[in-house]
Amino acid sequence: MSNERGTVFSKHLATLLALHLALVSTIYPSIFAEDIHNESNKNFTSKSTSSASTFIEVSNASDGVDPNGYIVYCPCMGRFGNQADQFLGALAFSKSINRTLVLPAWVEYIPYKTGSIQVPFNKYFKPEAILPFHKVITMERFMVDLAPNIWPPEKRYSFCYIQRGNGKGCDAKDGNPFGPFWDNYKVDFVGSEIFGPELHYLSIYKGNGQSTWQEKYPGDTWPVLAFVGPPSGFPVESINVHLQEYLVWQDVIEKKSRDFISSLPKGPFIGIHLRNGADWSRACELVDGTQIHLFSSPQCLGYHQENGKLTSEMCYPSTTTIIKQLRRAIKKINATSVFVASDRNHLITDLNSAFQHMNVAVRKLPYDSPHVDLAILGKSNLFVGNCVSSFSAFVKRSRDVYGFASEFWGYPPDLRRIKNEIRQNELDHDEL
Ligand code: GFB
Repeated sequence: MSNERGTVFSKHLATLLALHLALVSTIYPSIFAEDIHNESNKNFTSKSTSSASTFIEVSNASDGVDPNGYIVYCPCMGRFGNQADQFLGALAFSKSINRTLVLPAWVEYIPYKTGSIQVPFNKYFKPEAILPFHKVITMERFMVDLAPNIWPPEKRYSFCYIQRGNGKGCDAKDGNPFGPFWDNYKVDFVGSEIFGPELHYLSIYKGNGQSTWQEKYPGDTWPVLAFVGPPSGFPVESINVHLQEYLVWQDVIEKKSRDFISSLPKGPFIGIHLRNGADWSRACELVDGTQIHLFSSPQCLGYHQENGKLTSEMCYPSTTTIIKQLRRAIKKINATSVFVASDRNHLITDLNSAFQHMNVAVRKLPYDSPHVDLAILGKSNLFVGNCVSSFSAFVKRSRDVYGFASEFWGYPPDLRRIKNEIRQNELDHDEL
């Protein structure tokens, strides 16, 4: 039995690795921050909060340098939703050890092309909107204005918890997106600093973890801590979910989302996220009723799985489930339209034929833009998303900031249907 379990587990692990995920569904135990949000940043004021397209520098030191130092990292795991999750943790980490967070570029992958591209943080979000919470500077500005003095090439050490790659150190540039990310800023490392196992970025949530980081790596001797990956967990720790409020869309995205919404028929609209690409169907094959969590599922199941178990309908809902749930939602808010965001199949034909008799228009963006999709979903009167997807999780968090309603596909599970399925399986089994 245990061997069988082991095999199943290895199969899961191999599939996950194949899915290019370094860290999956890492749910942290009940660790609580020692009020990391109350730490004052009053010594630092915004020196320049000018236009959204310029960079931010925050320091009151005469040379504009934060004496407590900086945190730089590569958002080297997953795509946008994963990176946004981990960004929130990195922001909390920087605040807790009182270092300026250098806002990394977003790592993007172009379909059917190898490598990755780096998109400046402020192409999508306003850095100045983060300032009320913590001091930040964009990576581009940091590299031009500060790095030549405080982080010259001979002082560039990469930080990792454990040795990685084939070398003895962090091998910070080994593989994609690691290499392309640092190359984008012409950064090479002269050595590695392995901070584990004594220290972990999650130690800030325990005991005197914050001061331990500061004692081991004081700002004057270590002005820059450059992490190989995000100094945070995935999914976002529950204590950091609220930091979503500091991610504010740039005006251009905001405008596109508003323009699209104003093109919808008058009346309330429902925003839905259909995550159904090939990578997703492979990931959902892992759901066999034995998992505690997968990816962002704590957002509906609870961080301690207090709200039930993961089902495959929650991960990859059938068209029947989608139509049934949507019908209920349309009636609930008297919706006049449904906005569909998807990475592959928007199901426009199925949804149109299901709802045209209700006079409900089903629409999608006429172009592909994950960020405009997210901004529109964030503004819908009701959102129905995928509990497992971090893309949906971004939307859910941003709606929570305003108290907007959100639901998830297949959640709560239809217990009667599950019982019937189990019974049917048992009958099939008996017949065999
Ligand atoms: O955002 P993300 O980490 O969410 O990755 P998951 C999914 C990506 O697919 C997004 C695209 O960043 C978008 O590029 N995408 C997903 C969409 N939904 C939509 C949508 O509604 N509209 C548009 N335009 N694009 C994880 C990945 O995805 O899934 C992991 O991060 C892995 O790398 C795993 O592939 C299976 O958490 O859904």
